[in-house]
Amino acid sequence: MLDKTRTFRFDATEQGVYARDGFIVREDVFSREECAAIAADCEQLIADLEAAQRRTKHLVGSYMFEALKDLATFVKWEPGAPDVVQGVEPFAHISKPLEAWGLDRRLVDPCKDIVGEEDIILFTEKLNVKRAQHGGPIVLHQDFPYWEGMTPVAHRMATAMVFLDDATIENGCLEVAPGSHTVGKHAQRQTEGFGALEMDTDAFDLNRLVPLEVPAGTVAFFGAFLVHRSLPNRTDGDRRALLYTYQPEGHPHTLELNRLFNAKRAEAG
Ligand SMILES: O=C(O)CCC(=O)C(=O)O
Repeated sequence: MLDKTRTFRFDATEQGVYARDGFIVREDVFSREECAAIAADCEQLIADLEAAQRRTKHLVGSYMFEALKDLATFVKWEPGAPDVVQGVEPFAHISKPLEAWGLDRRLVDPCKDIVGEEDIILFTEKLNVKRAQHGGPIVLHQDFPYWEGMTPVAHRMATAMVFLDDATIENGCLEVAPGSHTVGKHAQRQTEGFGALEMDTDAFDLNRLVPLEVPAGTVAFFGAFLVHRSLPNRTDGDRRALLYTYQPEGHPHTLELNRLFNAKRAEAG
């Protein structure tokens, strides 16, 4: 049971570590029982989306996207195994329980310190399921380039990544580059379209990456400039995680931004 008077804000030590490294890892934020309950909510959402009418799947950069316009969400599929779901974004509007977890103070309080505001709201939510033996990589990137064309507050975003399963090198845990958040945008791939938002792996020292091998129930908090990636899942178990991203109040959620984008495109014919 949550103590309603307790704060989950960063303490002074964490503030210092965050400024230096660009991320904070807290273990035991959620209990095993809570992780199992959240994972069940995730699996319900995935089952509902797998049962929906299939639309065309498009290879975009290193990913395969399917736009479910009627549900206002995107399902990502594994490019190397296109019948295996990779993830969903956004999802709070189609899963009440997962929306509720995103409002939990254990996630929201620390993100206030990253955003630098008392009043923060969700910007987007992503579920990554990295299925057993099939879950592929999430390529080296910073989040900022994906968001800078959508919103003027892209640089202030804070993400709380909730690990629902034990994360190991073998199952494709998150890898982060401490201190990589201090120099703005790193070199991106020289290519056309969405793939150009990914990082140029030849221009970045991959030895800077540190694997976050953490137990289920851990949360990693980071901002929009942290360099990160994850490798494929080579184990017989899933490596599932939820990423809730928060922004200052008063700015639209991706749902609204996507709606406006689609309306403009329809108007332009
Ligand atoms: O789930 C992961 O391992 C990586 C998450 C991430 O960085 C992303 O989905 O953009």
